[in-house]
Amino acid sequence: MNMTWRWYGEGNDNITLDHIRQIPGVMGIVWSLHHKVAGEVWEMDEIQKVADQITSKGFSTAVVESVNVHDDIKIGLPTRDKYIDIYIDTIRKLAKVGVKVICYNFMPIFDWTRTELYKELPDGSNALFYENMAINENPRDMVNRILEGAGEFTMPGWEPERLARLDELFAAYADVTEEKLFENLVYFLKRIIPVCEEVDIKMAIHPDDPAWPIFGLPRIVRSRDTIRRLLDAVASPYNGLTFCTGSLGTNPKNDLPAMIREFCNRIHFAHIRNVKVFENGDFIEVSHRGRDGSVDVAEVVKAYHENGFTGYVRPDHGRHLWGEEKTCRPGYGLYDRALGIMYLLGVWDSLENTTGVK
Ligand code: DNO
Repeated sequence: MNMTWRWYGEGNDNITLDHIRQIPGVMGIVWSLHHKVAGEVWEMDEIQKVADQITSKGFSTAVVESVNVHDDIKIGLPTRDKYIDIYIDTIRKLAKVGVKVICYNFMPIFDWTRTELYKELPDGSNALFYENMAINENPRDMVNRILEGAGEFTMPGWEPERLARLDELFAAYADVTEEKLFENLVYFLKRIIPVCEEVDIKMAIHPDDPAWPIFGLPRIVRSRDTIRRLLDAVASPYNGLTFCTGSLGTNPKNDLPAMIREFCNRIHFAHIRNVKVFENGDFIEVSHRGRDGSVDVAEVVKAYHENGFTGYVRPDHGRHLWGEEKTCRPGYGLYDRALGIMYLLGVWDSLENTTGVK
């Protein structure tokens, strides 16, 4: 387990690299150029600057989350090749600063979706919440609610400039069925994977969050079968996964430990967190501890351990604790993610000790 922490960059995160150094076990920073919109060129000096900040504090720069994919690639427009060329240029540049894994997603229009950012939990903390009924409303209302809730923080995948064109975007996706979206993903992968093989960067697609289609938009990375199909379509190990237990865990039919055992050699990045799924399908994010939610996190860690997982891991979203909501990025506070790391490392260490397998 190579423990990492997602950091949004200097001046763009209330948490500093010096805070992160004090969390036991963190070896690498998961980073990005967060001011870039999908399809924009990443300049070498901008990349180098962030990489230098990270390495100067003794962290590795090996994981970038995300290099976002332009909608024209997902829709399959003729302009996609131009955007794929830019993506390839970014891959080549990132290789020069030691990047080994790029996390990305292929969700139309929205990245992860929630209907409330600060839903109170029984213990008085609050967390990201998803209510099915609220998704029947106009997407514009939901977007406004989320952007207002995020306050001064920009949210990756929720760029106000892009979402201002929401009607236009929905119209552009009108003919994009699941099948078409899948073909467009395979087209993209067939172009980029040879470059990834050459420069030794593994692509790690993030599953759809939540793990089902929303607002009538197709979503294609959400279950064992859809993942198997994607990995088979481009069989290179460089076409891999970010295995996110919080996203896939929104659907109780997904047997997460079994999926980890099946896909382990294609999982390059593990996002580990817990969600509590209610009977009506709504869900809320909870602490990393298995018994607090619907994801058996200890079993998840065990499945990685059994398979000799050496990839990158990060604690994923946490609750907002001790009054930190609105001072931190939604879902990305300091305290609950740090507690989450201690839980994950605690389970891992005890597995190493009891099995003798390091
Ligand atoms: C949520 C994150 C996602 C993830 C993207 C990957 O907090 O896990 O936003 O970064 O889907 O491109």
